[in-house]
Amino acid sequence: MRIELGSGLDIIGDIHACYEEFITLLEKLGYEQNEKCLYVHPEGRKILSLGDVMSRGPQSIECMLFFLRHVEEGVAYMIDSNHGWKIARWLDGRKVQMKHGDEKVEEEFKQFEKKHGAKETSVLKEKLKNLLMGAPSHFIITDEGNEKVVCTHAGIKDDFIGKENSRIKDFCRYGDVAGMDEKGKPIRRDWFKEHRGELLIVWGHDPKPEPMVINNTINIDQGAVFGGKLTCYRYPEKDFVFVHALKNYSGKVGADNPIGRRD
Ligand SMILES: [Mn+2]
Repeated sequence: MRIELGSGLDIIGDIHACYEEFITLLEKLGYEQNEKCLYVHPEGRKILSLGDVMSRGPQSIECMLFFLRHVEEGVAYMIDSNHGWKIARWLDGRKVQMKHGDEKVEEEFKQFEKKHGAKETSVLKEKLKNLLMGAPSHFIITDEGNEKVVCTHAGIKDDFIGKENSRIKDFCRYGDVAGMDEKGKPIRRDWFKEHRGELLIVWGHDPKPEPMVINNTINIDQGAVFGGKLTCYRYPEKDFVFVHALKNYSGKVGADNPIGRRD
């Protein structure tokens, strides 16, 4: 789970199947398609996704395929996440409830199978399952061996950094959840208030209209699928690059929309 910084990292917030916006963001960051149709950076920078690349939005398979190919080639990294874990288990044939936008992934696979047949579909499902199941709960970015940044999906406790077990995996996927409210929404505790020290934690999962910087932690989920922005945090430059969503794909408006979109 350690990555040496090298020429720089482009850390990407929750894509949620917004493939067009994601490609636009990569182009804005200077990535170019090579002869193998991979998006590579002329300076050797790499892509790191904070997870939830699929579900809710229109192009889950394209987004997962992107990370399958780019992770295999060693030019991108992807972290485990709540939707990622759900889809991994579904791809593994386990019984899971496909809701909160996961049903769109199931629908995409139905269409994929109509077009490409059962065999190609099951081969792809197996590959994507392995990609998702193999994704670590967090990455530690080192610069010449010195720990600088921790990247995780929904949160992490300082004690968990550099370790991996089922409790830590769950915490990184869902954050510090203290049960559900009467509407079935998770009650989230602010784990980031407890963070101490110089290590920077970059996370997503909980959409905020703008990057939220607290206690050496940065939330970079700006709710692209809810009609917000897809965010990249560039390291070591420590700046932000945004692409506005083409639309609100989520079907959620007003009080149900986490970034307050009314249309
Ligand atoms: Mn999430």
